[in-house]
Amino acid sequence: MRTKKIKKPLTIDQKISRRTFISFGAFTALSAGAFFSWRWLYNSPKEVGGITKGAHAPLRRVLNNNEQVFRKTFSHKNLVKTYPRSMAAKQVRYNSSIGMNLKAPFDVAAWRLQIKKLSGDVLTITLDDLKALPKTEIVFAFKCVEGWDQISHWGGVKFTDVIDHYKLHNETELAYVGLETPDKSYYVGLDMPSATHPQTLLAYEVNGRPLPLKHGAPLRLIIPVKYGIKNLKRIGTISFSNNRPRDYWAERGYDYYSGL
Ligand SMILES: Nc1nc2c(c(=O)[nH]1)N[C@H]1C(S)=C(S)[C@@H](COP(=O)(O)O)O[C@H]1N2
Ligand SMILES: [Mo]
Repeated sequence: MRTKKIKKPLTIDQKISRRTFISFGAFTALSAGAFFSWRWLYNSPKEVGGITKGAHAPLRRVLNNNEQVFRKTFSHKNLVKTYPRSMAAKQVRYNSSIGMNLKAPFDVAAWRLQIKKLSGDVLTITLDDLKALPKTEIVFAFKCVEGWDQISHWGGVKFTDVIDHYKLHNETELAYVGLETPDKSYYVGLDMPSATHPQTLLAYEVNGRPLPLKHGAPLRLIIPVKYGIKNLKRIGTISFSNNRPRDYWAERGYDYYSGL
């Protein structure tokens, strides 16, 4: 007599070993996937030109694509949120001092701002020249990429007022602005729309008082549409270009755009 074959239900042990087998297979497949993705990235072409040369191109591509998205929505009509002065910190946070040796004396009176024009001429501007222009104040939440933010109160001259006063309109037709400390060891590059945003200041005051050295005396950049890294302290020179100017933190892997 022929018996019909009945499928025996799996015992608990069999079930466990089957699951272990599946898990192991999945683990191996995922590991291989991770390894090959990593190897693809590791062997991927590197950027050749520009200030981020040497960085893996696919990684920079993500940042550059993000920048394109941000730039499409960027408008001079979109203002960063501002606060009443009473909310501004009395003890303003200090972050870092690359390009401004705080142990060495610094002669603020001898300081001059140099603006490099397209003609090759260099404007040499004193702090009093800048103070003679309309003063603008802003209270906003300053944000550092290291994870802190603080509402602070700054005063100075709008970058666009400097542009108008010194007739730098040919210069602002270009794509970028570069700023450097007098010793050239800290430097940032800014896209022109952000530099000419109405809240961008060349600041000489904090909390209504002249800037202390550690906050960038006599003149620093305050650019609320960017993270702290772009807010260069102790400005020495300003220049204009169509190529991305060198940028201290972008050279070290941070996003060139660093917008908020
Ligand atoms: N010259 C110079 N400017 C600089 C820096 C710096 O190290 N050197 N640090 C930047 C960073 S990372 C931040 S968060 C802000 C901090 O400004 P604060 O020290 O006045 O808070 O300055 C920016 N500007
Ligand atoms: Mo920062």
